[in-house]
Amino acid sequence: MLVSADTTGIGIGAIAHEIGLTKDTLRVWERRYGFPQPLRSTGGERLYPQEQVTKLRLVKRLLDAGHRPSKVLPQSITRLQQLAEDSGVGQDAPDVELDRLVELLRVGRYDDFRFELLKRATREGLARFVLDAAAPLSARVGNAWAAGTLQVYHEHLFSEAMQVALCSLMRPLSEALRGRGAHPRVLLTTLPGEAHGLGILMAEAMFALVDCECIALGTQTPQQDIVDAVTAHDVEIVALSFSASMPVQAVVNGLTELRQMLPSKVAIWVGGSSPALRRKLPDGVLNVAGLAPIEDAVAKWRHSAML
Ligand code: B12
Repeated sequence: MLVSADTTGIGIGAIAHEIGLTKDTLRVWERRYGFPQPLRSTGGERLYPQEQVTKLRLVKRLLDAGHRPSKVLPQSITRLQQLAEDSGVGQDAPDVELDRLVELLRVGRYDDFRFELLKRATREGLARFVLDAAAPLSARVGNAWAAGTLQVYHEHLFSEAMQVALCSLMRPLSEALRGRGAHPRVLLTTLPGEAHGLGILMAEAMFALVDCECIALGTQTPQQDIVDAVTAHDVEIVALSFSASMPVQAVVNGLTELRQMLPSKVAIWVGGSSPALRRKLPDGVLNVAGLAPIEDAVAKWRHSAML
């Protein structure tokens, strides 16, 4: 094991959180595949230098896209970059208008960014804006962060502007729907540990567009609070979002626990790019694969509710 003379590098807890893995997984990879190969602080703690962090980010994205650890971990970073390019990981589809929006963010023209976003939302209407702008732009901003061309504070500014644009179109509709006896009644949130809230906001827009009553709790709601809100609002569907950043096991455990706590007549629908959702989910949890399929899933729910 290497010993670092100074203490440069990132600790195992911080790196596991950033990459969306458990500390155990990092230790197992180290033993099994010889990567990562952290330095050690004078106190014996693992420290990950920047180039290993960069490679780990890329490894995680390839695994999220379905590649296997045994095929990915032993490769050099150059080989992994090639693999990512060949399999389209982190590649944006060409779109000049979205590129322009990312550029406004990058150069710090935030007022222009907000204005352009709001203008596009108003011009296109809620459904088109969500599907053609909000969703692909989120992916683009994430890719730019991973490539090092945008900083975390850009992501924060992006999220604020996107929330304003989405809410300004959606909230009047949601409010008009309230009290009309619309079904299904859908509670939207994320579980503790999932701080990303744009996916569930976009899902709310799609539910509202097909006349569902939406009860939006924001992000990171503890399971017991979800159960209490379900009872208080007579909720029929709990909709949850999982980005790629939450460790797979935490997603599965969180969902299993919630499923056990909720009555079986309350459906749990999940969405988002977490690789956990491509695995076998607990019985009684439905993966709705994307935003456009919400319309169909609601139609099926209504059909079976009438039987
Ligand atoms: C904005 C953003 C942030 C903001 C979030 C602010 C907020 N209020 O939401 C901030 C700056 C706080 C942030 C922080 C972090 N982030 Co961030 N973030 C993003 C970004 C750009 C968008 C986030 C988002 O809401 N995504 C969720 C939705 C929009 O995307 P989706 O999961 O693909 O889901 C799609 C569909 O499946 C569907 N959908 C989603 N939910 C649901 C639900 C239902 C029911 C249905 C039907 C459909 C559906 O809608 C989406 C549209 O296509 C993404 C990039 C990306 N591609 O997502 C990175 C991203 C998620 N972040 C990432 C990371 C690493 C982090 C940080 C660890 C480090 C950092 N960048 O600062 C921290 C961790 C925070 C934490 N405590 O967990 C990584 C995760 C990668 C990984 N494999 O782990 C991403 C993917 C960026 C990247 N390319 O690497 N982030």
